[in-house]
Amino acid sequence: MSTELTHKSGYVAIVGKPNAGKSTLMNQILGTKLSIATHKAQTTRHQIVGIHSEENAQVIFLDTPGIINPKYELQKAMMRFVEKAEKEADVILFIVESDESNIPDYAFEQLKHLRKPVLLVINKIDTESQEHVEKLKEDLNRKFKFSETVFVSALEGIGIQGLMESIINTLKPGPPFYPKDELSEHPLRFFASELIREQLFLQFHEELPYSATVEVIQYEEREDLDYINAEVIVNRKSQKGMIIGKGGRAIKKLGTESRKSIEEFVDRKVFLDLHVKVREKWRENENMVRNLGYR
Ligand SMILES: Nc1nc2c(ncn2[C@@H]2O[C@H](COP(=O)(O)OP(=O)(O)OP(=O)(O)O)[C@@H](O)[C@H]2O)c(=O)[nH]1
Ligand SMILES: [Mg+2]
Repeated sequence: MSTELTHKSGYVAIVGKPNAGKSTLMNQILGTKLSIATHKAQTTRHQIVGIHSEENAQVIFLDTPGIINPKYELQKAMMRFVEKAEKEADVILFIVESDESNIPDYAFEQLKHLRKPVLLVINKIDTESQEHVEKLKEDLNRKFKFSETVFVSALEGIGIQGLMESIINTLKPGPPFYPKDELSEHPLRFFASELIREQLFLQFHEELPYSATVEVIQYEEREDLDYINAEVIVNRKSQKGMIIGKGGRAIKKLGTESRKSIEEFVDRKVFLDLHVKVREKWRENENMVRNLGYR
């Protein structure tokens, strides 16, 4: 058989509760930090597309926000991303932490409605005994008919190759959808705003990172460097003050660390022009949520 006939391709949605390790898993598979990942829950807000290509297969991953019970407009928009990803996908990876004990029933209900192959991925096996994760596998397989169960540590890269084999086995024959050297369909400005948002999560406490968003006003690939003009948008004046900090120290650090991580991502010099703006209640306001790119 020629390789064209045996080439496989398809969309794989990565879903699960906040902090399960969805973004870390996708980054590990792609070998690059495409999706920001932090120790805080609800880091991912958009659907992040990552493309993994091999000679005979192309797998397009959809990293999604964690499944939650939505309260705000932003969270409702986040859940629509999860539903959309599940609908678009050919295969679903349902990822759980190895110490998970409380998966809400509505998550299983949602999976049942989809009638698609769902692989159970038990993550963070570096933190639990084998006995414990085997028991979790049994418990979860009683609740839903998973097509397979795979154990991984996304952080340490354990079990990733086996997972890829399972995924590719589940996919149907098909041509590649993207050029084989492409990693994502998002423009650079999107990654820039995400990397700044990651620094917000790392440098500010409590609700501040959750009530902020980042908009890249201008992204210019100049000859000598990438010029980026970006705005951090917050709900209240007091939050603006916190982001700027005493004598501008906080925003300076935010800018420097963001610039470094963008430089690492694009692998060239970056000039980052960073400002803060107040837009009252952007998070609760559905129009604003849409304007900022959430549907
Ligand atoms: N020990 C250990 N930690 C992990 C593993 N995978 C992910 N983590 C950590 O778990 C935390 C959450 O990881 P993320 O990848 O951001 O999780 P997520 O599911 O994308 O989270 P949201 O986007 O907030 O829904 C981070 O601190 C990761 O470093 C793993 O295999 N082992
Ligand atoms: Mg994530």
